[in-house]
Amino acid sequence: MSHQIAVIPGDGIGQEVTPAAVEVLETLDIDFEFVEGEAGDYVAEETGEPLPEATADLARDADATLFGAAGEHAADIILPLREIVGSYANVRPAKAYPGLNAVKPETDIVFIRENTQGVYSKIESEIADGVSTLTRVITRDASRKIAEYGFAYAEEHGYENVTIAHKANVMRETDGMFLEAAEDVAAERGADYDTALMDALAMKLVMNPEDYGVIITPNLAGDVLSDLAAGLVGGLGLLPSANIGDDNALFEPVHGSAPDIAGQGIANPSAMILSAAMLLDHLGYDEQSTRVTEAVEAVLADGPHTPDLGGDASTEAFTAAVIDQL
Ligand code: GGG
Repeated sequence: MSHQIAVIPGDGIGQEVTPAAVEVLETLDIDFEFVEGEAGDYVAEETGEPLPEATADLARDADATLFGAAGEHAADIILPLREIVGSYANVRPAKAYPGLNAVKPETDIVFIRENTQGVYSKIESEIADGVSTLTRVITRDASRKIAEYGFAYAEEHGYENVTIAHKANVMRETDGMFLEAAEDVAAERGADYDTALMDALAMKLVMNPEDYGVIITPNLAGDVLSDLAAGLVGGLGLLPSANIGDDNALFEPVHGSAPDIAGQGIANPSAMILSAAMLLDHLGYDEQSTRVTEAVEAVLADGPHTPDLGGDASTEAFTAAVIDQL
């Protein structure tokens, strides 16, 4: 069976780590057709459009999309791409790998982030000189859907602890609804869970990450808390993600375009390659997904390491080591 994969490297180090992931996928015995599309700040400069319609069409028509990174135009690229693939769940595993001197080696958390609403509603405007507002949208349906996904994910992947993150004591209507909907889902499923105020949760994650497994969160909280968890395990170069929709999906590293190191060939491609492993799993290639994940884990354990992990290996050398492991 053949699969068409849209490949959108985007900005900065996206141009370096995305080809690395494609190279890894190409070593597997799977009939992939990769179709590359352009998007990014550089495209906006050239054409005025950060996400050309032709690229949007590629993501719409593909079986899955690999996306690299967005810079200044993140809102004009990532949000529409997530919409195009109908993604309601952003799955962000933050896991400490042996051999990396992680701040918290016991970390194994998966953030299940609501991917369509909250402060990412894009309903934002300057209503008067010096006064801007943003509408935070939460619906019961979307909250139930992310909770269903989160509890099912925990069951399927063997996570015992499920936490619902919220700030319902302040955002009573919006997070009140999010919390109520998620608790309703838990009750219907007969599932155990905890709830946590998202600000206190940030502290608890830093102090005792081992107490957490799956964390179901509203949109922005998931974005922020997963980056925080990246700090516990060795940095943003290690966190992959999947944007899951009912009929389509997009896979991207959690990191952005990293303009400080872009163009130097030293970006850590782990997050992007692990995102490709999530793509494999999503398309039903479980065995190949495990092989790719284990190959990355082996290189993270024994090197070579890129500079973010204290080594001096290039993106290319790290990728070659992963391919050797395969
Ligand atoms: N690879 C993902 C990326 O470019 N992230 C940068 C960013 O601004 N992300 C915001 C988000 O994930 O909502």
